[in-house]
Amino acid sequence: MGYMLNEEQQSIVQMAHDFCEKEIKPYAADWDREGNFPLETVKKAMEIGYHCLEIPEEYGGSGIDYVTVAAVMEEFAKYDLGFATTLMGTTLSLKPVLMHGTPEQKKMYADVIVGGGLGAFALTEADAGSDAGATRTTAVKDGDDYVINGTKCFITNSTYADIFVVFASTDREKGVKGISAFIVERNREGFSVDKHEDKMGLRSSDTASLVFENVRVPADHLLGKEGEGFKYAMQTLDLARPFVGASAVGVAQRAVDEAGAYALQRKCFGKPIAKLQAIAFKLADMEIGTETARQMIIHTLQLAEAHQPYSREAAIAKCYAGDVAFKNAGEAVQILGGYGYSREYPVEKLLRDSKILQIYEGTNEVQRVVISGQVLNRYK
Ligand code: COS
Repeated sequence: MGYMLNEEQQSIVQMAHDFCEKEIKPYAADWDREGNFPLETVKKAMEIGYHCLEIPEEYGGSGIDYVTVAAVMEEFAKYDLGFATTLMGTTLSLKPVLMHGTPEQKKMYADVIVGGGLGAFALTEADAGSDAGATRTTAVKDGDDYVINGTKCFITNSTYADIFVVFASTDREKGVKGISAFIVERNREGFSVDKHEDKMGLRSSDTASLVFENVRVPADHLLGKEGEGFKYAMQTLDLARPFVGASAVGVAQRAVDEAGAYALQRKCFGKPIAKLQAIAFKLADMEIGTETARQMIIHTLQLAEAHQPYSREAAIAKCYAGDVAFKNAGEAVQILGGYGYSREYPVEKLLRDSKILQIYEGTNEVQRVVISGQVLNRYK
């Protein structure tokens, strides 16, 4: 493993590994086939606190450092990217609260999550995906409340989340500078969950639409300041992308593991196919990509922990790791050949799952927009 972890950090990752071996490995293929959200297993993971590793101890969380959290997410994703996504969906929603919430808001949100609840980050809309600033959901001040109206789509954990961070426009004329962020509890009147997505991969995770029909939240549910929501969303995504990258490394590593083990036992032309340079070099390239992505993620998270700028690095890490995961999964299918294409073997699932890594948390095209923007800024 390419992490430099101390004994305590290693034991946290080992515990996650043991959990995955026992609770995920035997069932992941069934969850995938049936498109089932594994609620009971998610609850077991939440009892241990895998959905809120980053919550500081003062708010009842484990306060674990970012690099260890990444190593844990890599482990979960190795076994099932959908399961890792469920856990990351909650931490994604927590991040803007921990960054910009008042102590009361942090406590309120953390109480729900540490108490065993899931969270969800509601930014995307039908016409506001990559163009997140085109948000149409509105929040209108009415006395001591805000009234929220609109629909969000492709939201992870929608059906099961107890609490949401919702981005809505408080001033449509101001565009991205009119977007604000709100904490919304599930039991608010006028809130409902709509269309459930039937996805090609990531089938154990829950993705659905959210509908807000005159949903009232008290004014103290506004995060930070009115009009700052877009920046908060961007800062949240900056910090979330390395963890998505870590989960991509998990998928990429699993592809190496599956293909490597198969190449040693599968014989062709009188010898294991691992002895054929065409296969051995594929494995080498898969390993190069996986380890390079892992080191990029570690570096990005070390910058974040040190409060250094890391927006460019986060975009590079997410983009590169997502591309490597998809490429490695494809190569693993190729190495396993006909067996790789069969649902009897786990690599076709890796290929279907890994595609999302180039799409969610900002498409890899959006990452390239962020990266090229920073490159060009240097020469202005
Ligand atoms: N951190 C802090 N502020 C940021 C920021 C960041 N990473 N990125 C942008 N901003 C600020 C800008 O500085 C600008 O504010 P000022 O005018 O005060 O400087 C404001 O936000 C608008 O920035 P910009 O003009 O770059 O916004 P665009 O509308 O052009 O959008 C992209 C930029 C495409 C990068 C953005 O919409 C994006 O990331 N989209 C993808 C969204 C996404 O990842 N969705 C995934 C679903 S959520 S899981």
